[in-house]
Amino acid sequence: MEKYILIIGACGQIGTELTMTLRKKYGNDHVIASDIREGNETLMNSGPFEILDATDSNALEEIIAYYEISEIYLMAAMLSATAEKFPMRAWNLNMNSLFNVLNLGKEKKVDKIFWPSSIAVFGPNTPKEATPQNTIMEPSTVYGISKQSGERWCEYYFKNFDVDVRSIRYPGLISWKTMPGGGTTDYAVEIYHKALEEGTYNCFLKKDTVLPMMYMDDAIKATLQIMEADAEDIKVRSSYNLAAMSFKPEDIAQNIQQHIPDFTITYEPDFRQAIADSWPSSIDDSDARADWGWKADFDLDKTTATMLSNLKKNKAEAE
Ligand code: VAH
Repeated sequence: MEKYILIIGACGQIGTELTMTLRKKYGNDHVIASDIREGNETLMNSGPFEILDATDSNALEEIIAYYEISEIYLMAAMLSATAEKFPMRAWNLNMNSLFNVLNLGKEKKVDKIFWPSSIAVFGPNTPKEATPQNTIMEPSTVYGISKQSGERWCEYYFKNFDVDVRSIRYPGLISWKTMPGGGTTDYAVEIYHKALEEGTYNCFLKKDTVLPMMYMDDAIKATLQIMEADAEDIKVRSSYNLAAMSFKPEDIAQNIQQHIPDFTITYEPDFRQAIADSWPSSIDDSDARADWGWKADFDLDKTTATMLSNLKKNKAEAE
């Protein structure tokens, strides 16, 4: 049977690149993009798009039936910084969208589901270095609590209703094609834009705040890899730890200065510092490596070179 995929939250930081990658792999008309609002021109011109509120189960069921969807990637969520400002809206979006999708799996209306978790599931009492797959998880943010709860529900639906839902705990993600939306790790994207636009960046985290990070190409690769793995190889049905690199703002600033020597950075921590302080510095992703062959490609040097070269090219084309 032909595979038709629905991406919910297709216009977000991950969703945008995931949609284009899946369309390239499976064909534009086999990948239906959906979001609460329209996305960029490239995405909108590359295949079918539907306006969809991920918490509206009736609207979701209509789309599933109309396009004969067999797989769902649920990428819609309110991220850590914004969720602290709107806790109940964040809980409603992050949880009810997941229940809508998991119930479609329980009713056997879709065969396979991807749902993103995050290193935000870990909290202040979690071991900070090489955080294990299974460890203390006491998230202190609304976003982290919703992701920890979501992981529990994913495992529950797998064990009790045989729903093939797969999940990855993404670190902070860095990409040049779309701006991030309301996260604590957003500084690692903003800094490249500001370095080129203004030659300086005022960072909202302290210079020694080490966080796990990943270039978007690696995150997309991992997402396709876990979804294409044989079901029996997916031994973790809550969510897999995933890692690529860890760095602090000072590291990324020094890396940029290798390309833009006059670049300067200042530090003005805000409310997001407390969020970052509750998260691990590095992640042990040995289960993902062992179960479905995960391995990252991008380190900080390669990330900086890729970000700056593409942003420069983008700026030149826009002028
Ligand atoms: C955030 N980018 O900052 C997200 C991510 C690990 C952080 O989940 O909220």
